[in-house]
Amino acid sequence: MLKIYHSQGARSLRVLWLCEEMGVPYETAEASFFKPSDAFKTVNPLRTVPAMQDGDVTMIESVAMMIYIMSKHGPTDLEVKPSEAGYADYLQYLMFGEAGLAAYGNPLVATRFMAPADQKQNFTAGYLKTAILKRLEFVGERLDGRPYVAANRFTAADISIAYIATGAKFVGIEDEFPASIKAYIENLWQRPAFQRAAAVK
Ligand SMILES: N[C@@H](CCC(=O)N[C@@H](CS)C(=O)NCC(=O)O)C(=O)O
Repeated sequence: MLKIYHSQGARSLRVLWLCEEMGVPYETAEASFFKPSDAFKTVNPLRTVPAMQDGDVTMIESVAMMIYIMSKHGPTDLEVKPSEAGYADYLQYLMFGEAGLAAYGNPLVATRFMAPADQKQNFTAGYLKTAILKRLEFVGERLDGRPYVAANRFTAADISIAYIATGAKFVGIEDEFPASIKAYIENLWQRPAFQRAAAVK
């Protein structure tokens, strides 16, 4: 069974949500930032969350974990095939959720919680916040009122993108999200699979 090192509010939510959507069984193990267990430190020396074990396989990238699970446990409509319209959008937004959005959040979180008081509002923090909001504006414009980013259906790309709303709470910028993105994510959060995943401690 998949073992997912999880912390509530962390990117492990993506992996749990995907498993819940697909009905793939998993177990979780604690991945505390502040008091990492020896097991977690061994599995992921970087101590970033999530990590995942599947037998001999160990992974530490959440979007790669989603691709792995869909390939191993699919087929699933959460994935868009190369032959389908929307494949390029799917690939792009699957990656964009991390590389174009959430990755910008890490230094912002670190600055908020770890920087000296006189550095918390520095140029870089301002740049990162603006960068995230600008990119969300872009996604909102591309959505143009549609409920999903690719292939006119709910896919793993939506799971990838939606994580930014959870991560943003650590830095208090969720209220500044464009209205179109708030509506998009609120709709995704209605999914029972999301609610089950979000409730996992
Ligand atoms: N690209 C990685 C990023 C993992 C990551 O940075 N996770 C955050 C929590 S959501 C973390 O562990 N931050 C602590 C740190 O960067 O040291 C992924 O998508 O899994």
